[in-house]
Amino acid sequence: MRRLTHSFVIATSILVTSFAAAQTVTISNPWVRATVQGQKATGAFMTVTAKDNAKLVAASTPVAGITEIHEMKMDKDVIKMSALPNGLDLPAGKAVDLKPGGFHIMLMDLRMPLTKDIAVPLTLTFQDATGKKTQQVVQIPVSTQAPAGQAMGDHKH
Ligand SMILES: [Cu+2]
Repeated sequence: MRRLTHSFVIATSILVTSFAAAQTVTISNPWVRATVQGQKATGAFMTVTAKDNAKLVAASTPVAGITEIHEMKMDKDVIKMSALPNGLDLPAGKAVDLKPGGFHIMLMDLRMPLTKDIAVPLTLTFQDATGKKTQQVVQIPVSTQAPAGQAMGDHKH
């Protein structure tokens, strides 16, 4: 299982390179929170900066049956998580943080355990101001904590 997973990830990363040339959205510090045995859902986090106004409208990964763009917020002392029906706004030039406690990409119905130090391919679909959609594939490392450089709670720009 582990061996199969690795070769799958490597094959995907070779395919991905061809997308990079046209990208107008920069992804930095991506990570997926590692899961424990039996866990069926987790979150993916990153900082996304679009050159021109855009939206993140969809995400998908072969390791999850369902992938949604979520928002987490406090509602009368209760933490609520919900899918963003119209996607996540990415104003031109602004670094938008997807981080624990805020926006995140929710991976549900996981098809395998996500163990520390593997990477999962995530396809992000962006829509520009004219409605044109582009996709970008990112290899996201699985980790138990945010990488250095992504602040947890007080990220300022
Ligand atoms: Cu969520």
